Amino acid sequence: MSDLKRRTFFKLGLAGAIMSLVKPSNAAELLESSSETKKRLVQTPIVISTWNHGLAANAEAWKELENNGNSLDAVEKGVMVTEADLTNRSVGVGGRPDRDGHVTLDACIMDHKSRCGAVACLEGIAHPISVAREVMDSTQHVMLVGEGAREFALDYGFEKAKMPIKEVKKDWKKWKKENKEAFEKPEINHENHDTIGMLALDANGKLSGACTTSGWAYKLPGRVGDSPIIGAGLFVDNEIGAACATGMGEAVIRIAGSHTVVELMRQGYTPQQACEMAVDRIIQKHEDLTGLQVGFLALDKYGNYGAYSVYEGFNFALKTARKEDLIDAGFNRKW
Ligand code: SD4
Repeated sequence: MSDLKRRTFFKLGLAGAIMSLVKPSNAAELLESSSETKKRLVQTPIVISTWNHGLAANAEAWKELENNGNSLDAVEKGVMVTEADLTNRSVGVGGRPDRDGHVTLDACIMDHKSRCGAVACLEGIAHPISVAREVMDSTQHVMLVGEGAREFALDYGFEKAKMPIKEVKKDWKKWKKENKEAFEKPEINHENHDTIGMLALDANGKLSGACTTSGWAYKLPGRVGDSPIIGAGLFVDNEIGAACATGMGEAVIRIAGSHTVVELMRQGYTPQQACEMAVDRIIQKHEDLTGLQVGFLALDKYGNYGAYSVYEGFNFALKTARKEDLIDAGFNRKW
């Protein structure tokens, strides 16, 4: 038996043992490893999203999902809450700027028909996720960047926003003064972890996902992370499932992270196993893991979910008809 198969075998064995101890209400979620259960819907609708701010975002998404709304509207409206949150330093209007003081936003969205839209390096627009959706709905393209994305947003009448906001500008000026070396070569840091990725499955079995960020604080001008890249920061295949990523985008892009997670689910791995294997792959591909935090979130088409990160500390928000929760993801190592 290969190492991987042995591990999977032990996990399934353990899940079986736990199953006999749990109440039936918890059973559906724990049974996710069994291929028997995979054949039926475990729970719909369901929405999951990265980090603490996912709770408020999920609550907004839920307003769509509970009224038989579609998952695409749910994820767009959900992450818009985070984009508008002025206290969030990694998403939307309250985001931190690049090295030169420009806030450049990245976002993408994808639906159950594999339609997708994205914007990168977008400046001065409050809701990049809605611009990404407009690219998807109204053009033949998938991604618009920089000035072209901004002109497109203005043409379509999207709300402008002044960025960086006052507090953020003050922080940036202080950083610039104190970090002469980093000014040449910006470093990712622990505060850089608030991107929102959201995955939703609606009552009609349709999956969608959204991802939006201001990216790596004090990044080099022009830098684009994983978040707006379909297959890296987000991927949805309604036949299988959906995944999104948070953390150091360069590492996620190197393994086409979210696509990898979905393809692993296609091979039969559970969402949890798929996230763990994608994190493993990132670890294998990087000799120096210092500060390299990446977290994956996955949802399959039956409503089973999973999450895993390189370092301790990644959490995600979950909302179903029965549950509203903030859950600590598994991790490979401590900081
Ligand atoms: C990026 N992945 O731009 C984003 C940053 C992030 O949680 O996710 N932070 O690389």
